[in-house]
Order: sequence, then structure tokens, then C-alpha cells
Amino acid sequence: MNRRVRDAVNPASLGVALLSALGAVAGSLLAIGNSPGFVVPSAAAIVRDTLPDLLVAAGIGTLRDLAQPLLSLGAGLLLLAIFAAAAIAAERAVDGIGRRALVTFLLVGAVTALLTGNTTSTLGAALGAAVVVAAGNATLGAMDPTTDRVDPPAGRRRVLQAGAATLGALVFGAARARDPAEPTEPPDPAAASLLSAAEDRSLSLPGAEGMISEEFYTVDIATVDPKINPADWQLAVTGEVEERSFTLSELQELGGERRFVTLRCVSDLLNGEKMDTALWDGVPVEAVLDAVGAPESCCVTLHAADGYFVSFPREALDPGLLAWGMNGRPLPRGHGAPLRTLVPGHWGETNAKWLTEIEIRDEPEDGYWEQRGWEGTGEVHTIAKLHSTTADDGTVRVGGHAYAGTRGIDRVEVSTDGGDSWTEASLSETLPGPTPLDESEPEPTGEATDAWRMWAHEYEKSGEHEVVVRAVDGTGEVQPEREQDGYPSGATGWVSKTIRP
Ligand SMILES: Nc1nc2c(c(=O)[nH]1)N[C@H]1C(S)=C(S)[C@@H](COP(=O)(O)O)O[C@H]1N2
Ligand SMILES: [Mo]
Repeated sequence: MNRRVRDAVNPASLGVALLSALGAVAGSLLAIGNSPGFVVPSAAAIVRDTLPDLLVAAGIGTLRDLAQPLLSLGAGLLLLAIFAAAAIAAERAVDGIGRRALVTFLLVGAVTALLTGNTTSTLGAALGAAVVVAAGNATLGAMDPTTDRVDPPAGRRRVLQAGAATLGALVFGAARARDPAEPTEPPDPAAASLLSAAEDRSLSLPGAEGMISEEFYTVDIATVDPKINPADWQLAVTGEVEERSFTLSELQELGGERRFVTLRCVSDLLNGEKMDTALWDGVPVEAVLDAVGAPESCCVTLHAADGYFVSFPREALDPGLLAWGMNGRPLPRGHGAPLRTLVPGHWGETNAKWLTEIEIRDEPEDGYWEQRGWEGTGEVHTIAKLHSTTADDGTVRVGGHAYAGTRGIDRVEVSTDGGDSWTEASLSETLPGPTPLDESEPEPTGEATDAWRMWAHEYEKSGEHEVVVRAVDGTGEVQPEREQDGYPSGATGWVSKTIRP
């Protein structure tokens, strides 16, 4: 072929290159599914970890729930550019279908291998790109070798053929990415009876969930959640201890416990929605640490399969639970399957999901978020949220949830005049305390010590007015009034709302 044809990056070449880049992404998805080995989340994780820490913290702070989709989009576009450049390089370097496809295969494969470290994903991406390049070059022979420009019909045909191949890869890739729905077998009967006890204690508040969250929030650094086969998984206890690993069934043999526990993210807005409650099945941390004879230590670092790690005082972890079940069913992938940590009374970030290692330490260190300026390993602040307001014929009813970690909620106070006078709200009963897992007729001991309560207050008022709400914790301490943003150590202040009945 004439050299000038080869050197020009004409629209057809560019089109085929972009399509083959899409083919690479689709091929990786087809090969490995929407798991961390997929090339897009791998690239997103690298971008995230390359960005300066403070930028990540600030980004999460201002973009909130958009931060991760934007990161994935940016990483995806970057990848398309790199893969397209590989296809263009192949086209300029060599002639012929087979050789162009092979060079594309090698270049795209090398990039994907570097990014993902995953053979299956690499083969998928390389094949996806190569097949599209082959399709896009299949009509080259029909081009007139005596002219020195690309024949437009041939160019269009190239793009069409490449497009057909890409479409195929995309359709199959997308089908592969669809997660099989989590199993929805009925919950374990003993758990079901506890859940219905919790339901009975819920106050019926329009706009607010009951005592058990139907939609439990998720927060994590993983653009795509780890997908762990429990059979291939072990929990290692390491550090200042006789090191040892446990399979899931070994942990389950140490004895199980079922607890109602509330989690709240340190990044939750004052009246936000990142606070939820579930019934969790697991083994008390102490049973595991006793089994390895862990000596006393100041600190622990928890490590997880998504590269997350968090470090905090040992005394916070000891009363915790390592959970494999949620609401009477296996722990969902999004909440950390096969095993997650539940740390009583501390911010959400200490509750490592996809837990792989408990490191017993003699020295404190910074975890993933602390390296990025957050101070989210301590005890939760006391909070009363206002999520439900109903007004009917001059009768107003307000309500929501209140949580103070292991300090418990003593009472919730409501002001309907902007904070001048206060009345005590009615409170839901506390949730039942822990039960042994092997009991079919659970007899809870006492009450849940790390779970929220619901509050409600009804009053008569017609004009516009300001409702303010504050909780008092079990030690008698009033929820702090001083207003503070979530970053770096959790939002504070009193929730208030203007009501026009
Ligand atoms: N492995 C892992 N565990 C993690 C995180 C994470 O990014 N990776 N995020 C933490 C944060 S910040 C919070 S608030 C809780 C949220 O738990 P949930 O997603 O089950 O609600 O998980 C914690 N555990
Ligand atoms: Mo969090």
C-alpha cells in the first residue's frame, strides 16, 4: 500500500481504532464480568490512588455520591484513548489483517496486564480489540492499491464491519456484567422472629424507615465491589501474635451471635441518610482473638480485599463482631461478603468489609482515610434526625431516628419555637439484645447496645414555625449544638426544619 495512505490518520482508521478500544473494554468485561479485574475499575483505582490524597478527600467531600461514577467515567475515557492509540499504532506499523490484529492484541494486552494484573481480563481485552481490528481491515484487499487515498466506500465499510464486531462484544459483555441477583431465600426463621420483633417496635413515620433499614447505605473505595468465592477466602490474624488463618467454616465453628447494630458514616450529612440498622450474624471478635491467644496490644489494623485498611485502638475492636450474615441471609457482596467487621459505637469506616486480615500492632498508624485527612476512627457523635413531617388539620407530627453508639439514647427533645422551649419526644423501645446463633427460639439477653431508636412528637400548631431536635445520650450528655461539617471528624449541630402546616 502507498505509504501516504498508511501515514494519514484518516476518519476510517480513527473510527476503527475507537471501536477496537470499545471492543477491548467489552472484551475485558466479557471475560471477567463487573469485578475488580475488569479494566475500567482497575484503571479507576490507579487514577484514584495516584491523585493527591487531599484531592481525593476534597473530591469525595464536594462530589459526594457522584465522585465514584465520575472517576469511573474519567478512567474509562482515558482507557479508550490509550487503546485507540494502540490500534492506530498497529495500523501505522504493519500491513495486513493478521499482523495488524496481532500487534493490536499485543499492545492492548500489555496495557491491560499492567493495569489489572489479571490474565483472563487481559486475554479478553486483547482479543476484543484484535477481533474488531481484524473486522475493520477485512475489506482492505478491496481497496484500489493504485490510488493514494482511502476509498470512501471502503472506509465506510471498514467502520461498519468494525462496528458490527464491537457491537457483538458490547452486547455479550453487558450481558456478562449483569450480576445474578443476590439470593432471596426466606431469612433464617430465628432471625425472622427477631426482625418481626424489631418491626413491632418501629414507629410508623411516613418518609422514615422503620427500625430495620430496607435500603442499607453503602460507602466504600471500591469502584466495583470485590467478588470473593468464600471457598478461596481466609481470614489471617497477623502481627504481634502467633500468626494463623481461618476458613469461614472454622470461624463459624467458634460460635455465633446475632446482633442488631447501627452504622453511620463519618461523611454523613447532619440530617443525611448514611445511617442504617440491620441484624447481623457472626462470631464475636474475642472468640477469634482468644483462639490465637492474641496478647494485649494498643492497636489493630484491618485489611480488606479492595485494598482498604483502617487502624484503631484494639479495645474498640475486642467487643466487635465478624459478620457473615445480614437480616437472616448471607452477607450481600455490597456489604462485604464473605466477612465484615462490626465495631460497636465507632464510625462506619472502622467496619471493614471484605475483611482479609486482622493485624495486631504495637504502634498506631494511619488508615486509608486518615492518610487523606479524615478523623473517622473514633466514637460516633450523638444525632437525632428529622426525616418525617406530617401535618393534618393543625396537628403536626415530626419524627426520625436517634443514635449515640454504645452510649445509647436517653431521650430526644423537640422544640417547635426555634429552640426557645423544649419537650420530650416519645421514643421507640430499644431493640432486643444479642442471641446465640444456634437457637431456634431466640431469647435475647437484655437490649441492643449499639442500635438507634425512633422518636416522634405530635403537637398542634397552625402558623409557620421552626422545629429543632436534639438527642441526649445515655450518659446525660446533650447532642453538641456547635455546627460543624462532616469533614474531617463528623457533622455536628442540631437538625432544624421550617414547617408550614
Ligand atoms: N473494605 C472496605 N471496607 C469498608 C469501606 C471500604 O471502602 N472498604 N468503607 C467503610 C466506610 S467509610 C463505611 S461508612 C462503611 C459502610 O458500610 P456499608 O457499606 O455496609 O454501609 O464501610 C466501611 N468499610
Ligand atoms: Mo464511612
